[in-house]
Amino acid sequence: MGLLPFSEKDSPTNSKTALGSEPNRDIPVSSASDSPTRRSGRRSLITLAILAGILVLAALGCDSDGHQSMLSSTPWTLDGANGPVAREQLLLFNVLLWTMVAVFVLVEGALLYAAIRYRRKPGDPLPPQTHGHTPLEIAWTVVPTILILGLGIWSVFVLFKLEPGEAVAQARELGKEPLRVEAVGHQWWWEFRYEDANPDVEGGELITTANEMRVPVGRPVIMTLKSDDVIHSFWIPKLAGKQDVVPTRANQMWFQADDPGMYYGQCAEFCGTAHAQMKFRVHALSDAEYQVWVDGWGDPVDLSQAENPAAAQSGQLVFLGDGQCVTCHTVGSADQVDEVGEGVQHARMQTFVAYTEWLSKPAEERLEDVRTGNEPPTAFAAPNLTDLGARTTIGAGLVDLNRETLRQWLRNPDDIKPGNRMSELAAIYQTRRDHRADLTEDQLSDLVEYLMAQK
Ligand code: HEC
Ligand SMILES: [Cu+2]
Repeated sequence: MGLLPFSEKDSPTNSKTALGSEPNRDIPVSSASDSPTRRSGRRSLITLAILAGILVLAALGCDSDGHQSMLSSTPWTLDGANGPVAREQLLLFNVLLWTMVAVFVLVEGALLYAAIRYRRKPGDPLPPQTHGHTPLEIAWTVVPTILILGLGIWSVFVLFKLEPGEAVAQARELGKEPLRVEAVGHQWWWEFRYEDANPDVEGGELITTANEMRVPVGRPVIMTLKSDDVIHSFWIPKLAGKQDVVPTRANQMWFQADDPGMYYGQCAEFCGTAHAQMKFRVHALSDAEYQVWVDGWGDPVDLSQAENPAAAQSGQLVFLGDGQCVTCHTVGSADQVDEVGEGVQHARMQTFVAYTEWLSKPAEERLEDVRTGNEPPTAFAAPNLTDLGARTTIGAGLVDLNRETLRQWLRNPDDIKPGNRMSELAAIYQTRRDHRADLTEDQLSDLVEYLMAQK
């Protein structure tokens, strides 16, 4: 007794507000069925049940088998990860998680056990007071220190392995060069640039495509991440953790797919209206298949060999003429980059910025600009459509690509992807009240044939 500073006896506020005062006040004397305690007990049971229900519902929403999850179906294995980067990250995640779960269960368990087993009952005398317990205090200082230092140092080592230098080292060990791809985030789609799509051969080939990137299996891929507008985040859950895509910066990361197949990607940073619909796909191909794609990319398409040659040929005219598609989209070649590393898409983005500024001018001034032919040009960053026919999706990974969905997209992109920049900015969607394309159904069919032939 009297060892703790606030023992009952020494407490300066004894018998008024201190811990031990009026110990029996809240303890009910009678246990009649409607006592306040019973009622509040029932209420907290209901609250608990509701909370448990919410937890169960939330847990049902998690699908560890899902293609947008980095977790495995069995919590402690690494099946959810493909390639060295994802495996390294998932292993670290698993060990951190389960260590923390163990610590939580032990500490909270001990706390609950002590609180329940040794709780004060009415009429109990004050228990013996102790001060300090050296072995215990050493234990609960040393154990967490070892845990935190161990996990912390390991995390730092994993971080080093995520550096692109490690990708170069691992590729060279296999007698290869890593593949380097630049991803540019745009509101709300992804541009992929391969400055050198054939890294083992001299004199690289430039490929620019959108929303679907193709990579060879078993080869490290170093990504350089850029943005022309706002912050995006590049994430392929099964292949590597997230990395921010920040305007004016060039962040780097790498991944490697060990198994051929399709991997889902997603922008993981809120970046505006259609943020949740800014998906992409990674096709991991065998070396031979990848080579076929690279070699064939951008080869002139012979429209007389298309499934419907006449329609495809008129479609090309709509693309270049009435549709004004060519002001924003490139077909048949890569989007070039100048010496300072700023390319066609960047130039188009600058146009967009200038145009947005122009829109903020008073209406009379804009009218005057239009009258005198001084309105700014209206070409904006847009997906390269050179290999569209070989892709599997449109709308940045949103819907499967087929003649039906493509026609729907061209008739009114908003039907598929509300808020997209194509219907917001392309002239053909600005003239009708219902925001549909100012093109005939035949023109739309022709466009579909022309675009499906691009592969
Ligand atoms: C003002 C610029 C602009 C014009 C003009 C324009 N587009 Fe687009 N287009 C875009 C943008 C931006 C996107 C990306 C939209 C998104 O996914 O958010 C896009 C997306 C597309 C896509 C889907 C590509 C993919 O990989 O998801 C197709 C196909 C397409 N446009 C075809 C056309 C055709 C055909 C025309 C002419 C009738 C046209 N576009 C006119 C800007 C434009
Ligand atoms: Cu984004």
